[in-house]
Amino acid sequence: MLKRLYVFVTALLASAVIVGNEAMAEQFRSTPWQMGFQEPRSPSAERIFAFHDLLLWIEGAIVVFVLALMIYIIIKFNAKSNPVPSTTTHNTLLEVVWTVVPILILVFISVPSLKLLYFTDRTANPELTIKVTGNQWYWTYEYPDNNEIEFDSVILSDDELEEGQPRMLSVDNALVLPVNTNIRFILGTNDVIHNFAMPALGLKLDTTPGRVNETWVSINDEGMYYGMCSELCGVNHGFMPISIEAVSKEAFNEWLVDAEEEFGANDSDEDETVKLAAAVSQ
Ligand SMILES: [Cu+2]
Repeated sequence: MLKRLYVFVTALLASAVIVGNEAMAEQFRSTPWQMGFQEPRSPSAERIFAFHDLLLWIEGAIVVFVLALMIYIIIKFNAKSNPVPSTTTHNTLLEVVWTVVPILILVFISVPSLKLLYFTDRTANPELTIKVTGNQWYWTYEYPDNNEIEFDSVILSDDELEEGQPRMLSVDNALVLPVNTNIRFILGTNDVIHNFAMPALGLKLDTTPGRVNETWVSINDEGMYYGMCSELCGVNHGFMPISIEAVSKEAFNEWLVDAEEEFGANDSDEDETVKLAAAVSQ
């Protein structure tokens, strides 16, 4: 009996692995009961998460220090153990110390903080430019340097989901990007403030009406990345997820050929439209 169960479970696991390998790429998203961040998958994310860990150590040390001081005071200076309180109100040295030490801590933090801010701000050598536009309530992606590819990315309803696609995170057209490439993002919006956020890549930037924001990413690993709009943008705010499919450079170039056909600007079509419009107006 036990042996049969073992064979069954092994077969089940093996089939799951095979299906997993064939049917879908690795998925990068938050998981139930996850503690902490997702694994960082871009140079920016690696640095952001490392900086977060450094801050956590500094904060932890401050919390422990203040807590220890308070416990000491409670024990040493309560009414029972210290019936006659001191009437001291000022101590110049102490006041200078508790002003200067926090300033020094902030100055110490500001150095890696500013370095990180400039690192994530923009890339000097973009190899690919992507224009992201937020809409109520979906995303539009454009590849301005690749025959002006442009398509909308809309959430899949529950009955449209294929096996393995996470609910509420999957879209009809994912943003396809090559790995290990410096990709410049230009972010804008057609209506209200949205936020383009992809946790595993350390991306999170508002799309603001009337202005253009810029950031960049280089993706370390191939796979499907899942994020979502992270700015309250209206009634369907929770239904505009972001899917990025990161593929090898070769696969990306292959995809570009098809995508330029399907989503690219078609000059001959435009000419037809212009001619037609001219004919109609006559
Ligand atoms: Cu939004």
